[in-house]
Amino acid sequence: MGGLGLESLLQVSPEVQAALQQGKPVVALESTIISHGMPWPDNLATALEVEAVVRESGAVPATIAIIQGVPHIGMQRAQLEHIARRGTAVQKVSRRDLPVVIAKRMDGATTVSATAALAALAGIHVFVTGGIGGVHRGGEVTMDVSADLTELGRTPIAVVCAGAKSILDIPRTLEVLETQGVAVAAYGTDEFPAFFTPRSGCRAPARVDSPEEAAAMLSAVQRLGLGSGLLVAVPIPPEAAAEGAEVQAAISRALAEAADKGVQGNEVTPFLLERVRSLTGGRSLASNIRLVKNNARVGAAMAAAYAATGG
Ligand code: PSU
Ligand code: MN
Repeated sequence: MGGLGLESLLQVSPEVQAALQQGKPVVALESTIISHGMPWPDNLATALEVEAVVRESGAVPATIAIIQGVPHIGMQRAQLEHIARRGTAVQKVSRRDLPVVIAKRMDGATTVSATAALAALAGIHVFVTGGIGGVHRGGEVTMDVSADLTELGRTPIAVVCAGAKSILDIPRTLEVLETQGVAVAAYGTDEFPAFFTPRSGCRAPARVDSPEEAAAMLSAVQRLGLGSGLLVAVPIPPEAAAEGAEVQAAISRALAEAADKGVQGNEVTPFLLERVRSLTGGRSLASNIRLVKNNARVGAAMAAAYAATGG
């Protein structure tokens, strides 16, 4: 048959490769949050700090991005800096963009969907990010539904996040996750969190109260061979919740601006994130950074608990 083996398709860093071979906990991290989710130079500082938090919490970080057409699982500092400096000039890569960017030997920053797909190929079971994409407001008409949701339906990986931003339609996002067969558990709460705020008004389908409980769900997903994923939604720590009202007001204004300007397709999310950031005078960025680090702590502990069960 021939064909290219995974070894020649993915560039797995020696550290990540060693950890995977030894059954040590590994945590995947995405790169669109670096290129499109935060501005230079906070994006690089945050990426490095999140990696450090994963290490301190007992796991090996594997930041994923595409460099000249090669998916890298675990990045060197210079590579991270390259993606961070170029920012939105780097192609945003969701599942549908993977073949294009690889064939054209481009650089690419992977979203939750592409990161999950690549992480699973590399044998990684836990992935930490800030927030996932979802059903956009008006998505029942535009059909703008993030590929993150369908990815979770087809990839056996646990994604640890702070829920979904209220730039999205959260009730419909939860509906699509159910349709996709994704197990969704809120961490230490009964309510599905909404990124900047622990409150979305939506009850989470399930609840876990420890890394071990979350790992047990991941283990059930794997043993059943469901092929679908698990979403662990961790509420923003209380001390980091930005003035809820201020962020909400910024979100409403950003949504109106996006509609006025006719922003469409994969530019919608980066546009809204940037507008909310600047309308809150950067205060949303500080909260964003803190919640990602909090997720990294929970995700690393979950990966360690999962590895301890021999997963
Ligand atoms: N939400 C955030 N920050 C982000 C993203 C979403 O709060 O950086 C990024 C993630 O990479 C996510 C992607 O996978 O946006 C979703 O984009 P879209 O809505 O175009 O699917
Ligand atoms: Mn979209």
